[in-house]
Amino acid sequence: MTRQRLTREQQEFYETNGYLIGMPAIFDEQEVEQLNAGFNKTVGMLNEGEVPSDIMGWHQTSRWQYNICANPQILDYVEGLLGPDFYLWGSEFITKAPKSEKVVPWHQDSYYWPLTPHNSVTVWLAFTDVDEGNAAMKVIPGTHKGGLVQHKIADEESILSFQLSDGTFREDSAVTLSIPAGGVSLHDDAIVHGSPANESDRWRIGFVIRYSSTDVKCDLEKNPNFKAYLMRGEDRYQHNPQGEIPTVDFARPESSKRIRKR
Ligand SMILES: O=C(O)CCC(=O)C(=O)O
Repeated sequence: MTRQRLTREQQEFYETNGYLIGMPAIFDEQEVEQLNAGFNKTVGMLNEGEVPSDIMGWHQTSRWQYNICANPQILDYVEGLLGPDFYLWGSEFITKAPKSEKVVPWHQDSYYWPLTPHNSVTVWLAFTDVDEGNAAMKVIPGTHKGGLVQHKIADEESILSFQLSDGTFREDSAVTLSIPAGGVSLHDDAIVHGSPANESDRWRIGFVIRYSSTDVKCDLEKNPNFKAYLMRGEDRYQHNPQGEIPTVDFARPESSKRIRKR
């Protein structure tokens, strides 16, 4: 595709609502096949007892994943929201097999992250078509402006550790982020979002990438493995340790179990 910048209208929509969809797919059908071949190869590297949603932060060891995170079109979109100076720091697969009962409970990302100030964008890259039928992510527009809300320990079927209590937001205004395979959505770190169980007979595979502007500092006592990879511009703050770009296409960190703090 020809590279595109976000329009002023798209930037304003994001600012008001805390998310953005509707951009043309970044990867075409053949590229999506290659993405899924890479995903399958990565899943083949999981240890016994690990599941695809344990693939977190492997952009630090896998050049294949790092290159996806550094895709120029993805970075153009992020630049349109965070400005010229920003870094990559997180990635994970959030997958749901057909008929999976796993849910991502309603939550705010920044409740989890020891990052200050709150100035981060998540790119949700669809490896499969995702829609209402196969548990696409939902957001509550505008909730990124309401500040952080207290979370409670999550229910057993949850992929995450914490969730919002009922009554802290209006679920009836939720918007489903349908995305074609190879496309992305963008969301703010404070927006309320989540996704239901996958009742369909289709896989639902998302690769989630986190970026922050260079003024954002991580509390390393809370996240000692945090590494910043400058993606655009310059890092005048030097707040965070810099990561080394991986050289091997498919390699994994020693341990990778998603920790559910209970
Ligand atoms: O994939 C999902 O359902 C949720 C993703 C999510 O929570 C996130 O990207 O922050």
